[in-house]
Amino acid sequence: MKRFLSFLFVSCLVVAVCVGGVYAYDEVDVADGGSIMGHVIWKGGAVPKNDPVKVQKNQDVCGNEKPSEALIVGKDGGVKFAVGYIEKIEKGKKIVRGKSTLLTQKNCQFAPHVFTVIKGTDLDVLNSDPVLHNINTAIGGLQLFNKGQPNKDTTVTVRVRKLGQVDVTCDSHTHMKGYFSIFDHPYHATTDENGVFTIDNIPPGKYTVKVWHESWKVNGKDDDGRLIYDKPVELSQEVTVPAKGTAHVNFELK
Ligand SMILES: [Cu+2]
Repeated sequence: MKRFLSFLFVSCLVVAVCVGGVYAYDEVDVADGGSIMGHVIWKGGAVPKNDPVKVQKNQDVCGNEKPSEALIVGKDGGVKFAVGYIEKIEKGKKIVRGKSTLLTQKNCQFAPHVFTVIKGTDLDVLNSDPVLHNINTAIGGLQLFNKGQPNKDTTVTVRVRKLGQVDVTCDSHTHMKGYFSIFDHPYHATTDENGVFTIDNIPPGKYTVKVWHESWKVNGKDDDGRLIYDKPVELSQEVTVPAKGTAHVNFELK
């Protein structure tokens, strides 16, 4: 029994280290902090046009279809709604606590379509529509939380307690889709309409910068009529952040 218990203890330790990683983020005063300016650029030739997504319910409020948000390429090829982040940064600027992130359900779409949050902070989900929405969230198919929102202009607040890449759906409307990434540090951002993300006040040094994009390739539909996309695109680069300077880094989607 004793041997079994010690085996159990060691197993749990191994699992904790492998799954959780050995690092934890340390909040410090950053001296001579530098920045990363990332540019996510479409390099896949003619930009594929995704069909609008059909609305299957509440068309009087939502309309009959919504433009696809899966691949938004601006002028000069910048890709909106990609997430840029530093991987496994061990220490850096302090996390701003007590500040929540707003996710709206407006005109039957999640807005913003893609965003980032910090573990332990709050997400305020607002329904601005006169129809029932719900926010159903999952990391790798495992449900994170699921909240119904029957009433217009009401907000549900949820504390984000896990790390990972989250899929957001509404059970009521199969066309609604959103994403957010949860980090345990403050070094992440979503690209704007020019495909640019900026991360600042980073301790000078070498880092791995990653970019996540949801993917634009539709592989079919599930039984409820929801579009099934290819697996997300993930890109990675080594970057050296100079003291008080900016490291520029380009990521190409194709
Ligand atoms: Cu909905």
